[in-house]
Amino acid sequence: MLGLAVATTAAMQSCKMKTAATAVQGDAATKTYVAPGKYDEIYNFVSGGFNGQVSVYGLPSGRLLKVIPVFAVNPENGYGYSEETKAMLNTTNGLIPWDDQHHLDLSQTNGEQDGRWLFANANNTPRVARIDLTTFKTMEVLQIPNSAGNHSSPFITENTEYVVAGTRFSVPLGSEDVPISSFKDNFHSTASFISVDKNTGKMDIAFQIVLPGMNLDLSHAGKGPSHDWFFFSSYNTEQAYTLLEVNASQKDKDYIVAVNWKKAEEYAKAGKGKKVPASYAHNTYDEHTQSATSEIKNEVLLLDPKDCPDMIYMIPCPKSPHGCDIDPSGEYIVGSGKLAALIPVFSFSKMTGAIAGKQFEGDFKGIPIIKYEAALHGEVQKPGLGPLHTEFDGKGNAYTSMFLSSEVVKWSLKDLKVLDRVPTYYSVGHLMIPGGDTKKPGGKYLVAYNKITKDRFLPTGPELAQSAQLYDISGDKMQLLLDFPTFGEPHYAQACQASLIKDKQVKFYDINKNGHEYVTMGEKKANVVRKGNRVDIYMTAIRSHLVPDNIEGVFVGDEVYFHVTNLEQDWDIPHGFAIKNNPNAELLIMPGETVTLKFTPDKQGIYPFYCTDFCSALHQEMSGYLRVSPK
Ligand code: CUK
Ligand code: CUA
Repeated sequence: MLGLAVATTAAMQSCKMKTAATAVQGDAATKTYVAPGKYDEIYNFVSGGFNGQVSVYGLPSGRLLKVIPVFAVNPENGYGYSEETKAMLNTTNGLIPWDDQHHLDLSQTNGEQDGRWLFANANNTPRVARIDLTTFKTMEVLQIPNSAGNHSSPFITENTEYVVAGTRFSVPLGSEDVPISSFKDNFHSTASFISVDKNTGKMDIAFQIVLPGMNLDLSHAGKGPSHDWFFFSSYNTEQAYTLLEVNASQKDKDYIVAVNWKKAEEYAKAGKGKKVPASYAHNTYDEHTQSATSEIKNEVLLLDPKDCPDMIYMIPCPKSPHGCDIDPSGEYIVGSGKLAALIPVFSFSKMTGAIAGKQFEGDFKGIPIIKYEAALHGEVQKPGLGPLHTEFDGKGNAYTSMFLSSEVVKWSLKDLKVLDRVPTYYSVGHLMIPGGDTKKPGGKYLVAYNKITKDRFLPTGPELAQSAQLYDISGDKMQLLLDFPTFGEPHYAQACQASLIKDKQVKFYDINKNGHEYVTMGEKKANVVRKGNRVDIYMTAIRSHLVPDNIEGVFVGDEVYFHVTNLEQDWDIPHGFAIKNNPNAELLIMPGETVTLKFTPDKQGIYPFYCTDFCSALHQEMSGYLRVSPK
């Protein structure tokens, strides 16, 4: 750890010497300038890390367009506070209002982005979410049982057949109360294959493959010739359970885990798996009822490699691999050992040849280990220090982030020669080329998502904005164009051409198709209905009044539900709703939508409520009073 820290500091200081002034060349400004009223050419979806959300930027400007609430409550629009969305954050341990969001993957058809859905992982409570790209709304959150630290996720197969989730922190399966020192016997990681419905996108766990106790870190699906395979990087194959950094890095090599998911699918169909009890929440948002429901499921299908020959192989990979990236042709598998001084590149055809020829060097808990040289295409020598992640430009080049030496290194897939390097400010984690993990990357831009910001922006106290950097990669030499601050702590990101989704955007919801249980179809239908101590207020919002706006006959201890229907049928006219002293945040109601805010007043009094979104010249008048009387 200390060595790492020292190396980081040294790397950063050397970067600082190449001062920012020399880093940007003359025409950078014109390359990123998007004139007022003009659109960016690219949507950039960026993971929020410890803020649990996903943010959307335009490229090349770096302008923040939206924060999509996914795994954390969002008072700004009531996500997780409204009655309709609370269920999205449900788990088998109740509502969990936060998570750690690291990776994103855009849905694909034949290995190319199709602009339908964006998948997001949650690291802490293992979850995977699906976001609809016509509404930028989270539609589904699926909890992953038998797993912890869902890091190697949510990477998808070439036709979005599966979203994959791999365990970072091995845990006991079934009965959890075991001595930690029984790690080698009782702890396991799992690779979950989550099926995705072709038409609706609906997810569910198809099967889980049980692996020995170790840490699955990252993964990517094969493509083209390697379509049937999925590749994971792993570390801690020493199976240490304490002082992880020290014990887990003893071995010279960990593994790339190669899973033939087509075979796994066949085994699952052939009944080779075992159904075991495992409960998990499956939360779905229904567009018709405009409400989320949470279903608890109680069983998963487990596949044990022991019962499924030829399904999994290990490829040795030096020094705690992190990134595991597959080139656009599907032939090359890049493993990045974060403590290694080289980048091993494996060949898919050599790997299958080695399997056919049984070129093994033993086994890891019964899983055959392919000989390193037998699967190796070659090594990139002296690429820099601390290789983490690799993306591709579709022109035969790979770009690897170097955390320790704080740079992006461009190298050739064919002869593995380093072609160019540029500094990052500072200590880059993930990098991203639009479509850079698909069959058809866009070779124009690269974005580095950096871990340390230091002096790049105006200081803001001890916590600084995270920094992203945009590079032009269209020429032989990479050129830094722009720094832009980001939200939370970005890890992986995705980006696509704006034209892929821009014209599919929903502008408002058709009020006539509103199937909400408590919709109010017009001001005349506005009403207050009492049942016992439950009070349902059927309220409408349209410029510029809330109806009803004077509500009496409510008593201390009543459960009051404001069901607010936004009657507008026009783009970009949401109304808001908030009431004094309510711990349940506010609502933002899109045109044609109904959303519910619960309020349980515990004191008598007059409670003003009002629209929070400045919607018209008479916005300030859009308000009313609730009178709460003693019981
Ligand atoms: S990880 Cu963050 S730099 Cu969670 Cu994908 Cu590599
Ligand atoms: Cu509606 Cu302000």
